[in-house]
Amino acid sequence: MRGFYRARGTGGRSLGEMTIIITGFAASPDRGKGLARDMRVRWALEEAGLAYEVHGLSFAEMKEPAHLARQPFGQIPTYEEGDLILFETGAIVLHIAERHGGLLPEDANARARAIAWMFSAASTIEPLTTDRDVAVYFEKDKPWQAERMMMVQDRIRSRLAQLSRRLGDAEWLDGDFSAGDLMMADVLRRLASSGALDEFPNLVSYVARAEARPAFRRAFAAQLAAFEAGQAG
Ligand code: GTB
Repeated sequence: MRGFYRARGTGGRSLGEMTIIITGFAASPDRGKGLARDMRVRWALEEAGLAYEVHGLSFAEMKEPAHLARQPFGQIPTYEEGDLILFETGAIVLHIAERHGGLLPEDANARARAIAWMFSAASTIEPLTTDRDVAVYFEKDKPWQAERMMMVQDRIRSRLAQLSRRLGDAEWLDGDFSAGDLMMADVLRRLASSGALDEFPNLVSYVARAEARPAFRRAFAAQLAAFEAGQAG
């Protein structure tokens, strides 16, 4: 299969006989910046200390029946663990977090709040990124693009201002680092590359703190190595 590669995560425990397999881009369009959504799954697996393999798919392979059976929308990433096949990064990270320590608090209410932040990242903040991508990449030739871009940026600014106010000078969104921070920080990383965070220094520091975590760094290094290996081959 063209574009297909197998790469391993950086180590970790294996689940008995079961190998965790995730999919990602065979050649990431971001050229190793770790901005595609497999990054948050790699990161969660590294936080949980689990071994995993990454299968890189070409765009054509993502639309083939074998992958559509895993991901009905022909997207990456997916997650396979024995008979279980999952798509949607929020669901995948929650699955990992619920079964392994370190990503969700023990206390039931704190756990529910951490999960609320995961949903917030995926359904309140991430759509702004997606909307911006549509405006930047698919509407650039439209006569109304500049006006629409201003509206998109205003919406981003007002949501980020609310998030920034809530975070204040706290280290993480609600107590210790959790899967809620993992999702939120990863969503913000994509916005950071557009400069949208620059007027919110506490969000910039929040993302920097998240990116300094050893598990993040391992996940980042692994996706970069896979990208570079693909370029060399
Ligand atoms: N809601 C789904 C989830 O969270 O799992 C969304 C998954 C998704 O958007 N996957 C993208 C995809 O497969 C890759 S991550 N797109 C192909 C398609 O839809 O046909 C989005 C992405 C792609 C590239 C960059 N980049 O180059 O910086 C960043 C993010």
